[in-house]
Amino acid sequence: MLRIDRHLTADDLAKALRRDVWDGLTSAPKTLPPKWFYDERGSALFEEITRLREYYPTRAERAVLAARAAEIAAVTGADTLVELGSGSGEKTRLLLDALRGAGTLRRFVPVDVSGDFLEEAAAKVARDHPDMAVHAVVADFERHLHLLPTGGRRLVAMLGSTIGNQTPAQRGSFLRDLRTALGAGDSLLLGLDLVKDPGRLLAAYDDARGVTAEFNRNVLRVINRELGADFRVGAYTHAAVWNAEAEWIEMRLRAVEEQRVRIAGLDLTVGFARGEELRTEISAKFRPEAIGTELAGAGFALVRSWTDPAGDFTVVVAEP
Ligand code: AVJ
Repeated sequence: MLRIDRHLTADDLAKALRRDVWDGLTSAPKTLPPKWFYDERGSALFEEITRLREYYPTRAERAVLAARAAEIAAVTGADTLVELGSGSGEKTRLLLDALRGAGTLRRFVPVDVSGDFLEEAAAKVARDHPDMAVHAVVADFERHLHLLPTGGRRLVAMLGSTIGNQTPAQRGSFLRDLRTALGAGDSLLLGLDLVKDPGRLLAAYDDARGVTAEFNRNVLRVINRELGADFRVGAYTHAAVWNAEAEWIEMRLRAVEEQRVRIAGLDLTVGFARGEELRTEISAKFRPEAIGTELAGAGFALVRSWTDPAGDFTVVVAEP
């Protein structure tokens, strides 16, 4: 059984890209939100990142879920899995299998901004689980949480440390919005990357083969294609920086020489000084002892948490 709700059209996305690029490239320092990395090529590059020797988060989270999915099913008693930013099929399958094993699973709700990608993934899950309802939702989970399907006991999962792309203030308002959208019987599952040796963090975001660098530069390709811009993609080098105060990794693109960029679709020309940096992503890292407090500030109670043996990554269940 497959149903798709569309709360975002291709036109909405095009407008959001225009606004983000205008705002980000006319501000100082220049920034772009990370959500625009993920066209087909960017998504494939991210998949490649998850298999890199240096990029531990995916493997660490998968190990925790493989070991603990049955406990997650038991403590939540969920009949609906809502996945925000429907990601890798593999982690989804671990959770669905555990909920089916517990005998509670009835419905899967993948949520993503990209309709094409979502439709394909949802159809595949529906084929593999003929007895489960698949209710896909094309939406921006930073704006459309009130539109999530209701009913039953919902487990809302945001895996892969995706929430780390937001600043603490953005996380606070996101979590409060989510708290408002949930009720008794619902629960939240978060995967969070932990603070660790900066050397390992930097390697994870600046791999030897340069896959992350290509992923980073891909945002310029997206803007060239979608907004008729003329970024010389090869004129920007990748940089990963550990911000020790904020405890997040920043990814930046640095202009190797002075650049003048025409963005025809916005009727905008922007200049880059030699060495000027454009921030394309933050990836916040968490401290185990602070997670409960942050969740409590948004109205959630921490129920359980599990960490991989190396202490690199944690998965937590919280309740409204
Ligand atoms: C998908 C946002 C969790 O921050 O680690 C990987 C994206 N950026 N390498 C992360 C990413 C560079 C990833 N998230």
